[in-house]
Amino acid sequence: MMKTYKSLLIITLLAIVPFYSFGGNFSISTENNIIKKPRPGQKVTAGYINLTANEDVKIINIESKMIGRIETHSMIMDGEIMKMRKITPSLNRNKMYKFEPGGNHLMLFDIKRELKQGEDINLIFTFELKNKKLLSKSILFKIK
Ligand SMILES: [Cu+2]
Repeated sequence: MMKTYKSLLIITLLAIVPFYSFGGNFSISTENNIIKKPRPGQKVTAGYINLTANEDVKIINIESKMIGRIETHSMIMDGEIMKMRKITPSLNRNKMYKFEPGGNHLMLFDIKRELKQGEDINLIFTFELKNKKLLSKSILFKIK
C-alpha cells in the first residue's frame, strides 16, 4: 500500500516539476480558498478563491486526483434564470481575480469520495503565461 502511494507521488512530482522550471519569477498568491461541502448524495459542488499573479496569465486547467472534472464558470442572470457558462479566466498582473458566490466560480463534478468539513484538498492549477509557457501549481482548499 505504502509502495503504491510512493510511486504515485513520484509520478505526480515528475508530472509537475518540469513546469516549474519554465517559471522564472512567476508567483501567485491566494486567499479565501474554499470548496463548498457537497450536499449529501451529491457529487457536484462549487469552489471559490481569490488569486493575484505577478504577470498576466490564463487558467487553462484545474484538476485533482479525487475529482473527476473541474471547470471554471461564469454566472449571469437571464431574467429569472441563472445561467452558467464555461470560461477561460484571464488574470491581469497584480490585480485580484475573484471566484466568488454569485459570480465566477469553480465547478467540481464527479467527486470520488466524501469531502469532510474542515478537510484540506489540493487542486492543481495550470497557468498559461504570456509567452505561452505552462506552469502548474498545487493550491490548497478548505472544505467548508
Ligand atoms: Cu457552475
